[in-house]
Amino acid sequence: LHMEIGLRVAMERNELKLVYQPQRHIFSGEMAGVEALVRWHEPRLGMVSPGDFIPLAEESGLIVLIGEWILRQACAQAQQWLAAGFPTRVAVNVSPRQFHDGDLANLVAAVLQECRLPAHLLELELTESILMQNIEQTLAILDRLHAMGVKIAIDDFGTGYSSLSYLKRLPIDVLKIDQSFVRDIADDPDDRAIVSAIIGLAHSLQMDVIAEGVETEAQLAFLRERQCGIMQGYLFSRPVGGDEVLRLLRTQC
Ligand code: G
Ligand code: G
Ligand code: MN
Ligand code: NA
Repeated sequence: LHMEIGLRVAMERNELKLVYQPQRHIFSGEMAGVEALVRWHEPRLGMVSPGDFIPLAEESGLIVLIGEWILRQACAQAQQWLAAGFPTRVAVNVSPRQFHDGDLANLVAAVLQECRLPAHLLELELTESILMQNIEQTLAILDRLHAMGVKIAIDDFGTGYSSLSYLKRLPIDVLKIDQSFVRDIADDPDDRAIVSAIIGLAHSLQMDVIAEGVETEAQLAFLRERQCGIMQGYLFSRPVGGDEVLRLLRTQC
């Protein structure tokens, strides 16, 4: 309960901030986009992990408000990169309640307009469990977002229960391979088979595929061999501030 109250004031006191983890095209080496990740710097507790406070915010419903702040902040930042001459796609994580209880499509439309951000520079990361809940409503929301031009990614792909028929029915642009499968691809035959299968699935459904949690050259070599398009992980970059992203964009050209 203490943390829940703390979270409410955290927003007012500007204790939340976003960091951005760059994603890289494996073949060209260019930055493909970034994933926005929220951080909470609590004055007494120090850094509180989103792994701890997001589930709490989700339970209390506060996630709808926090999620709105995160979306607005990420889009405003992407507009700054764009204005600096670097159109860079920002991926925002969406939680189940934000998707099913909030009015996500209208919120996204309003925020894009407010920030004057072209829709294709926003990607929403949804988990399989979000997609499998209330499929008709999910389809309606995704169709609206997709019609606007917003990109849709499935986060932690392979860890949930999405059915392949839904994957075909829903307007999905990107599969993000969960880092638990990527971790041991250098030597675990099962993980190599799973990752290869996900890459193949994405290719045949004309989706982009992003490998998460890439930390070593050996993992990268395998992904390159299997034609995985994009990687994200400490090997390329940790999550960094918005200004640091701009610096990286400047040095790559
Ligand atoms: O950044 P980190 O690895 O500490 O994130 C831990 C967990 O918190 C991950 O599951 C991540 O998806 C989630 N998370 C981080 N930032 C956000 C956010 O802005 N919104 C939501 N809904 N989840 C987030
Ligand atoms: O659930 P989601 O995929 O949104 O969570 C992403 C989380 O993974 C972030 O909290 C981020 O800090 C973390 N992360 C990003 N790259 C790496 C990596 O290379 N290794 C590990 N162990 N974690 C990573
Ligand atoms: Mn994510
Ligand atoms: Na993930």
